[in-house]
Amino acid sequence: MDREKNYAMAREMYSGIGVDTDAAMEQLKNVPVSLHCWQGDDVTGFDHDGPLTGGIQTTGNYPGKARTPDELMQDMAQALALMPGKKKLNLHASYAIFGEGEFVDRDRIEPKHFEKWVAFAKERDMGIDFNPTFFSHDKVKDGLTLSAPDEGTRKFWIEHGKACIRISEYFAKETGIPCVMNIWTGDGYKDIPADRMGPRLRYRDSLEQILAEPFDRQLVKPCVESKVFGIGVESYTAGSAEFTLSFAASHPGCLPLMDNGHYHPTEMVSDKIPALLVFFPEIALHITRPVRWDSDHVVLFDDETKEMAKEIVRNNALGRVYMALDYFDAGINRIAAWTVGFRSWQKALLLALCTPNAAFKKLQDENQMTKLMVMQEELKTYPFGAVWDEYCRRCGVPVDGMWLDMVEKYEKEVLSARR
Ligand code: RNT
Ligand code: ZN
Repeated sequence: MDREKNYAMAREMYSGIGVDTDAAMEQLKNVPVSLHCWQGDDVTGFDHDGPLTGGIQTTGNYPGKARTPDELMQDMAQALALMPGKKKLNLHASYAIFGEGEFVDRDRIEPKHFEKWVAFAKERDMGIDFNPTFFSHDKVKDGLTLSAPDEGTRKFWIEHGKACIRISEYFAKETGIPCVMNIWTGDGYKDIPADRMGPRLRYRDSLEQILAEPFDRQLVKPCVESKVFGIGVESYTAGSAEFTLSFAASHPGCLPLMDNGHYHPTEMVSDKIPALLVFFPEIALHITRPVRWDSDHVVLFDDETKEMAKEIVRNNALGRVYMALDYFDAGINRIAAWTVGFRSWQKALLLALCTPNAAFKKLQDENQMTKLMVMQEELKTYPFGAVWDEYCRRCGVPVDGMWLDMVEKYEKEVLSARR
């Protein structure tokens, strides 16, 4: 197969509809996408040995999961080598790395507990995003953290949030890249509550106390992530969509974060992106694949993924939307899971960049809806695969069809030795 010829033909076809594929690839190369460390070990982390809580769940028991910081970093490095484009590292507080015999609880963690991660990121020219971990911990009281009625519990988690702001600022200073710090809690009730407002008043107050920690707004970008329900938390979620949106809207510098697994199944985050972009200078996303619920399947190159990417690209918002992947499948090879998800989102962005967006908008504004429908439909069979291959080649990573063998080899040589 002559890949160069394929690309030349594709470039010509796209250029026929006014799309510059070379410019699209150049642009995409510099857009950071955050890769979540937690796909590598089923959201276990290093600071506890209890179960995963907070209403989220990993399913499956594929062998070879990372058990130590070294293993997780080794696996992640392997996955990163198979992904085109610019990456950022996304960490959870539960991935703190303690020295021999050392331990501090989450309200006392410090930058030094993340030094190894900083070295890992710096070696690879990556910025770092951060998440306080409000789950999988014995101080989650009756399923509640920042909205708990128990003051001691709430205080502990507020201190955790403040510690994470300090660590986020340290990441930004070390890497020279702003750190997006996302606050998500699974706080809620399994059954019908008698008080829906009280937990939200406490949640708001807790968030305000966390954000009262002094920090440089250019360096740390705090976000609040909403959710509709979780497993065991089916009846009520304190951090609902209205709650987090209103909080972000009324607290300048705080961004709303939408996870596309956190809405009712017919609600589309692709439609919510432009709605928020009308009001917020910056927003954040967790990109996942919900299958009937917030199942966090691996992101694919599917319709809604493409549609979300389109909304970011055609509204010139690549610089205003912080994009992070968030899924965890424990039933398949975890390095392949990381790789497919990251590559799918890159594909979606590249496809959006290879769309004659200005021409399509013009058709819409002139009410030429027939032509718009036909053109949008016909674009679907343009030779995008050849552009994608070329992009991978230019980024120095394997094209489709060439990387899974490497993962299988790594599985045989490295992962299968972990028992
Ligand atoms: C849970 C949220 C949250 C987590 C991560 C691990 O439903 O999506 O973002 O997935 O923080
Ligand atoms: Zn999420």
